Amino acid sequence: MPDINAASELDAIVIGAGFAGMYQLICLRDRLGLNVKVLEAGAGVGGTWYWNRYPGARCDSESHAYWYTFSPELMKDWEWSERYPEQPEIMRYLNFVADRFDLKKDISFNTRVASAHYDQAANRWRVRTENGQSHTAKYLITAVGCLSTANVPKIPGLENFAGDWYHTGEWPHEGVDFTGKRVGLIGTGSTGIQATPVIAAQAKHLTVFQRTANYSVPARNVPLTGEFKNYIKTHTAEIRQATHETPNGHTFKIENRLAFDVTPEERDSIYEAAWAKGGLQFRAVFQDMMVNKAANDTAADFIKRKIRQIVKDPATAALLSDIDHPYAAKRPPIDTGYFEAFNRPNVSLVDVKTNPIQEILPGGLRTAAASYDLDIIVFATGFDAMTGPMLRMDIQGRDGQTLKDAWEAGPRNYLGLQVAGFPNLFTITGPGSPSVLCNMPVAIEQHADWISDCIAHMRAKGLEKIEATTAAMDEWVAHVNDAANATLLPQATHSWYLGANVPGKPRVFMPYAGGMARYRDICTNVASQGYKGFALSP
Ligand code: N01
Repeated sequence: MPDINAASELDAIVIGAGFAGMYQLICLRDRLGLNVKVLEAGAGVGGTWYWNRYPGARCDSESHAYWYTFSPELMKDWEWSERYPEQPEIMRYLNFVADRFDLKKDISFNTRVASAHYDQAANRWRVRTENGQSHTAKYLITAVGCLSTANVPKIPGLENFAGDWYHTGEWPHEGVDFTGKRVGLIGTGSTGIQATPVIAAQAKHLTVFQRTANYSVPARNVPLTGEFKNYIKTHTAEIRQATHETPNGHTFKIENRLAFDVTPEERDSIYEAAWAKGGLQFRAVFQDMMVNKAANDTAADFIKRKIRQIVKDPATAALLSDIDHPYAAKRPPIDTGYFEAFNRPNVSLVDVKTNPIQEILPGGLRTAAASYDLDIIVFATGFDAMTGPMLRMDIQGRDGQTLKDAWEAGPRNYLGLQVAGFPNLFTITGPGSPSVLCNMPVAIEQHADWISDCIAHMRAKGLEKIEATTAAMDEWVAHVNDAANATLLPQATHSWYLGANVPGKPRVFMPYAGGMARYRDICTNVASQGYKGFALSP
């Protein structure tokens, strides 16, 4: 049996074995016949889902849209059990796919990439891993995910904490027993909002430390009926088509009506129906919700009212509903009993905006106003998103230029796919692409297909090298900024979309907000015009 860890000369190296890396391997190895190796830091496939095993971890996309759609047979042979798949079920799915396509034999697990340097003379990428492997390949494809570098805030005293602490994105595989424990949870993004009710049900006491209050809409998770499962199996093409046509890669459509086309009473009943239905499509009920602040205010006010109705303690309700940004300008969470959890006698909310956390103590933590005794601290504090996973590797392109330098003032690339000065390096769901503003598997399949078509084109034409031009990159960066500024998204000034959650990170709106369907067309047109904006050479 060949040694998967031996130094090797390959056609392509893929970094990461989550949704993206697995599908890229299928495209390049099975469709193009390339010699490919995937390097993966985890001990198994799964990427984001391999690491994010925190209590309550469940996908916010509906299961029938959150999977690969490249193979109708695969869609027919897998059956989801619930409206939203839970983390263990997604892991089962990804392992099912990996086994079906025999992917694991080409994945080197427990292998974190340390550096990737472009050798100009040889037109090869030389990749070194932390466990001492070295590989060389013509093409390097990063499939490192957008949310895979945990952000643990640097709070003084953490090293002295006598209890246990965890970041949700690096959760222990054996789980955490909260029974009888006083737990502090920091962070009220999608993760904290999912974890709160589950931890509350087990812990002796849960204190949620909230810096920025957040909207959330009920998920309304349910088991899938036999009828719906059958619908999925008999409508695979329609489901795939729907995810390709919507701006965000989900199957639900954004309504054509405007918020002020209807009376206030009609608007309220539209919101009530969307609240009762649950899920991310709450933001799809009016076409102008993400572009017109007054329209957005109607949704924001509705949700704030709901929070005040659900949460019985008026002071807690006031803190939870004191939200300072437009609805969905930060990634909108959906929940199962989040606001209701604050009605439990063992859950309390602490405002750390007015009184920031100052220090972790051996027995808990302290803000300017009070101290809290804790046995366990859970950091649901998010990620150094999008650029973090790329920049923690030492990537060097032409003339020894580092990606860190190239992105010093924020990420710059062309189509979110290539950076000028880094030939033959492709970045799946990189900044500058719809990525996190889209249902991820849809964005991933589009990128992996485009990259593999591009490599097939190069091979057919005898081309060895592709590199984004600086002019195309500059134009794309300007377009990405214009697309964001046409929406309300940049108004959430503390969002991770802007890098604002990581101290010192440049404030640049990173994902492409022009919509997935439009982006797909742009990429297709670029390819059909002979890869316009890229320099290709023999
Ligand atoms: O992280 P976040 P997340 N002191 O960055 C707070 C995806 N996801 O892990 O807003 C106190 O959104 C921070 O406060 P503020 C999804 O795309 C998907 O929740 O910076 N608080 C915020 O409240 C999501 O958007 C799913 O003021 C501090 C929280 O921590 C993305 O992952 C499920 C702090 C971080 O929120 C990230 O979500 C979950 C400090 N020093 C997540 N530092 C599914 O679809 C940070 N915070 C399943």
